[in-house]
Amino acid sequence: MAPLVLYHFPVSPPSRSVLLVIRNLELDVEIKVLNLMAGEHMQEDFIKINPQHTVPTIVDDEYVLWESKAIITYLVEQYNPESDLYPTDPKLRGIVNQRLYFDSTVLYARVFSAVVPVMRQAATSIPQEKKDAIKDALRTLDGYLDGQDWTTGENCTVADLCLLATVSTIDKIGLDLSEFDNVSAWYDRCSSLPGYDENGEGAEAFGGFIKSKLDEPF
Ligand SMILES: N[C@@H](CCC(=O)N[C@@H](CS)C(=O)NCC(=O)O)C(=O)O
Repeated sequence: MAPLVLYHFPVSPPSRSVLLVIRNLELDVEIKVLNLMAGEHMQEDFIKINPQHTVPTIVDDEYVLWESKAIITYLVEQYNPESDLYPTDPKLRGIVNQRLYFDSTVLYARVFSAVVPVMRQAATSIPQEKKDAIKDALRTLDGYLDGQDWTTGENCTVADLCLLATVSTIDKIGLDLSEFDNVSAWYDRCSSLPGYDENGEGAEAFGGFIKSKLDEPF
């Protein structure tokens, strides 16, 4: 059987979240880096695989999937369905799914909205309301972590891994996390997870790029 293939761009938070899950499941993977800055995701061969031309994309034998959260839940269900990373209890799973949607539609969405003008439209500052919106989402995340080590309870789940990819990005673009006590403690706790350093390198590259474009620190 062909190995699992991940089309990946290390600076991309959704792409890093999938790699974190792969590392935590200890799966063999062939990583194919597509440099989005150089337009490699628009090559004909990749568009044949994913007409939406986004990373992350996986090819598992002949099965193709994109959208990070869809990939992540597929990988656990396919390779380790009993793993605490995606609990089978419907109520616990519901909470994990809620946190995954929170990442996609609130926290990551707000980061994306803040940095896209810097990446694509040569903006040199991030408007205060966009910074405040990210902080507001971090406050919500801080609340999820009240009285528990992980965002969904006593075990690390795929929600933590997705949120780690986003929070490390926020950290590396220069937002001070220290006012969010629970988030800061959780972020430290995450440093023991497989793939933490690899994720951090991608976040650092992304953060460095954004910081280099800003007139003043975040
Ligand atoms: N919601 C998607 C977002 C994927 C996405 O937009 N990835 C970006 C990189 S962060 C990308 O591949 N952009 C290239 C393009 O849209 O052409 C996910 O979570 O996988």
